[in-house]
Amino acid sequence: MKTIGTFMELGSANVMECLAASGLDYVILDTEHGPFSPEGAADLLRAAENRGLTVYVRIGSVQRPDVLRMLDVGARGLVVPNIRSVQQVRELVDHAKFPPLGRRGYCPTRTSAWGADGWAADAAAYMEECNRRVRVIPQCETCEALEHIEEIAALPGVDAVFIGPCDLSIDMGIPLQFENPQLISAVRRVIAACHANGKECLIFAGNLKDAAKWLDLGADSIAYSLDAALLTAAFRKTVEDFRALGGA
Ligand code: 3PY
Ligand code: MG
Repeated sequence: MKTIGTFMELGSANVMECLAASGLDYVILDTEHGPFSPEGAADLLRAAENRGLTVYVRIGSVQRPDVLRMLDVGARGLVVPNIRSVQQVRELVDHAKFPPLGRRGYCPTRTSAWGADGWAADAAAYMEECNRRVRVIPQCETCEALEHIEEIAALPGVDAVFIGPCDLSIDMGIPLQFENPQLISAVRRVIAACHANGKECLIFAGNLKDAAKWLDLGADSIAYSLDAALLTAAFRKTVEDFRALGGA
């Protein structure tokens, strides 16, 4: 089934509950562009978990502390921007997955109910479960990542790839030209690399027209706009409709 998510920039537990009530498949908490600490993220994760909503976190870098902190507070996956080499993705997997895929640090944290859920009793089962539950999702949004996308998508421990068409088009010198044949062929290439390896390809869309185009090309999931942008657009439309009533 094709899935739909959105980015969270507003960072409120109430907003997280609204997003859960909307029926979205997932939310990506954006710590690349949004001002969220791990403590704040933990509270937002609680709100989402309460209503059965999956949360991925977009982290700022592949550095070990950035990777571990968001996994340890309970992120179900990491979306990682600005990838420029296969080596960076190897490093990411190394920090995010337990052996045999990587060398993630082992500690009772919020993810394992601070050890209450059998964390120490069966370490092998716990690590296997974490490796399966936590999705590692590098972004393809630079020319370097595109150049090596077949190798990146094939890496064990990479669960999916997320195309950032905004940054990718800017890096390709065709800023935000989402109809440009060069961008379309880049998107096709990433989707093909993912599917050749049995992995999902996610992509950002700012509107329904782009979402339909990416789905037609074979994308598996659309990260649709941002909470803040959709809220603003909904109220702007309401205000316009109100003014059109002629009363003001
Ligand atoms: C991009 O389009 O560059 C993204 O990262 C989507 O948020
Ligand atoms: Mg981007």
